[in-house]
Formats: sequence, structure tokens, C-alpha cells
Amino acid sequence: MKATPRGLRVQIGLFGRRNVGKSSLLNALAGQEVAIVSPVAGTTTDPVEKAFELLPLGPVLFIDTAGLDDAGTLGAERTGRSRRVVERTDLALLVVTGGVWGDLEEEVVAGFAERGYAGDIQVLMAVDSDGRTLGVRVLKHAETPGLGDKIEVKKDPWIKSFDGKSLGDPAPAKWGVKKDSGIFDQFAGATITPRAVVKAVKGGLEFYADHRQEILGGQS
Ligand SMILES: Nc1nc2c(ncn2[C@@H]2O[C@H](COP(=O)(O)OP(=O)(O)OP(=O)(O)O)[C@@H](O)[C@H]2O)c(=O)[nH]1
Ligand SMILES: [Mg+2]
Repeated sequence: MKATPRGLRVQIGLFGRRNVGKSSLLNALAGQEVAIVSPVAGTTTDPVEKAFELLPLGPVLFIDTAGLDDAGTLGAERTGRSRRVVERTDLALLVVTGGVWGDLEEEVVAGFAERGYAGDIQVLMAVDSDGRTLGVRVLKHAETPGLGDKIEVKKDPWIKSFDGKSLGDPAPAKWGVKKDSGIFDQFAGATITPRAVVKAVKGGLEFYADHRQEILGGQS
């Protein structure tokens, strides 16, 4: 696995405010002390990279970053570097704590959305420690304006229907659009897009459930 070329690894960036546990999450997923963890806000200053195999995904390259709320002159340089990592990763893990979802978090989402992304990544989601969805945003889609683009929060509040949902709520069989006997609305003439989003969100919750122990470690 060490021989996997960097370019073939899925690059996953860890973003969030200072002290939210980004480095702890990297260490937990890697199963080793890759990044320094401390209660002092601003511990990670430069991006820290770690290549390993994360099943079932395969070879990945994680990039831990400095908190996006770092202040002062050096702080601006650090957050600038974190933002540049946003530009080159395939996937973002946005770590939030205490349900805090503000401008900084929206900025990470917008950073991804503005890239003219060529890959498969379509949604970004935040999950609380109990496996409940805090928020979902669509980053990229190619649906017809006026139909499928209702998955964008600025066009329609539909995407907020995932807020507070978990794998048990609704029951697994109900994790679908209404046409498929699920609970989520679909849009007339554009079922494929909401269906894909429901599937992606459910997949994200399953990822969290599968890795919950590594993610939370001994802490909660
Ligand atoms: N209670 C609790 N504490 C945590 C958790 N994850 C991390 N911590 C603690 O939070 C503090 C910050 O953790 P880090 O992993 O260094 O956070 P970070 O986001 O990398 O911080 P910066 O590098 O400063 O931006 C440490 O004291 C950790 O032990 C968690 O899930 N629960
Ligand atoms: Mg850190």
C-alpha cells in the first residue's frame, strides 16, 4: 500500500475551527499518533499528511490542517494554507463541535462548490456523535435549473429535511424518496437527483456508524 502513487489515493482534508478535534480524528482513523494533539487551540500550524489504507475505501491520503479560525498575522498565513488544501482534496471532513455551524463552515462548503469539481463528490455533511445529521449541503450537480437544482439550499429548503435524521430515524426501509416508499420528497420530473442525495447521506451515516469507535475513541 505504501507504493500506491499519491495521485491515486483519495485525498481527504480535515477542516474545522481550532481545537475541535481534527488531529484527534486523524490519529484515531490512522490508528497511530500522526499529528500532535493538545488542549491548546492552534496546535496544528502546517498541514500534516498521512497516507494509509482506510477500509472499505482503500488507499487514502489524509491532510490535517490548521484551524480556520486562527487569528493574527501568522494565523492568516495558516488559514490561507488550510484553504489551499480545500482546493486540492477530493473529500472534506469538516469537524464541528457543539453544533456550531457558522460562516467558517459555510466557507469550506462554498470553497468546494466553486471548484468546478470533476470528481464524484456531491454532498458534504456534518454528523453529531450520536450519528445524527447536523446538516447536508450539495456541492455539485448537473441537474436542470428549475427542477433538480432544488437540492441547493439557496434554491429550496429541501436539503434541510435531513437535519436531525439518523440511520434509525427514519427506519432503513424509509431512507428513500417517496416514490421508493421513503419519507423524503422528490421533485416532479427530477427524481434521480434527490434519490442520489438520499443515498449519499445514508452512505455518510453508514460510514460514521462503521467507524464510530475509531472516530470517537475513548472520548465522547
Ligand atoms: N471531549 C472530547 N475531547 C476531544 C475530542 N477530540 C479531541 N478532544 C480534545 O480536544 C483537544 C483538541 O484536540 P485536537 O485534536 O488537538 O484538535 P484540533 O482540531 O486538531 O486543534 P488545532 O490543531 O489546535 O486546530 C484535545 O485536548 C483533545 O484531547 C472528543 O471527541 N471529545
Ligand atoms: Mg490539530
